[in-house]
Amino acid sequence: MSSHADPEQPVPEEVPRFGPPYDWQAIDAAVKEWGAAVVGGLAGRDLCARVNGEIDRWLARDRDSRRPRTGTPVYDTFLGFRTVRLQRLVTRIPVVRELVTHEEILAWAHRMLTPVCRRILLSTAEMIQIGPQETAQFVHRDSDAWWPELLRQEHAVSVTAMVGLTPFTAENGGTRIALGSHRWPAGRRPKVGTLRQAIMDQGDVLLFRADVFHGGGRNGTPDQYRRGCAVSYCAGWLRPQETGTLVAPPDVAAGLPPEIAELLGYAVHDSTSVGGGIVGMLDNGDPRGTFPPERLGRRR
Ligand SMILES: O=C(O)CCC(=O)C(=O)O
Ligand SMILES: [Fe+2]
Repeated sequence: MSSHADPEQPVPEEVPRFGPPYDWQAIDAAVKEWGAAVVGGLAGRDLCARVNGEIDRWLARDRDSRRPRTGTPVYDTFLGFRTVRLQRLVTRIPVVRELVTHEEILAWAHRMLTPVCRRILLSTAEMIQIGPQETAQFVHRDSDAWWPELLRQEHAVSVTAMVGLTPFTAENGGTRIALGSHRWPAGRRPKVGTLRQAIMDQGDVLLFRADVFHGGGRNGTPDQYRRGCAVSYCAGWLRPQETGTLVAPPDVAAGLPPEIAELLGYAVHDSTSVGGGIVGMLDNGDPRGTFPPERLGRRR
């Protein structure tokens, strides 16, 4: 633990911010120290506009796939009643694959996670659109989705790239972060007034560790929608938040680019080289054994 674990240590006034040309060493160091950083222009407006176009078309057609329906009231509240969330993006919104395999985002996720694994998985790719008059989401650690406190250690087991598909402002619900909170002792909670908001333009990306306290902000506007795409990765031995092998069942996955299929779970996690074992198998072998041979090579 560095000196910043000291509760009295002042946190930066803003989420650390970087612009092009990207100094990835400095960005990695900021995420290590503070748990989060904004990388201006990383996804770019062009790609975000294309993602928005496909999402708009989907939402216009589909009125059912977007509301919280976990069956657990506290979790539905967490997901938000004025917030539209859309999952299964890799198959529903194909252009999102360009975010999921974005060279610099994916390389960052690898650098963050490979100290604790040999392969990474997509944990979820989710569109989160915070609507007018939504209340602030309660501040949480994404890693608590698996089991509170169990997964906190020096290296994160999951990280997220929150892509700004619209601007993120103080008024429309920009993500709030408790900088440095991934290094806090168990039981410490953020104090009122200490959260810092990620202010972003369309195309900027907020990178953060799953073990830093954060939450969607309050949208106090009468008419603005704050739309982001949360692309989360996790260690390849950890159960992803979204079930990738159902997002793309074998007959669909067989036609996907191999890198995407692997990120969805169609590859074993082999830690035998470090004295571990193998998980993610089928019939004690490669899960791609489920791919129908006639579909192999037909890319969608
Ligand atoms: O929408 C946001 O800004 C954050 C959402 C979030 O943290 C979550 O749903 O886990
Ligand atoms: Fe979260």
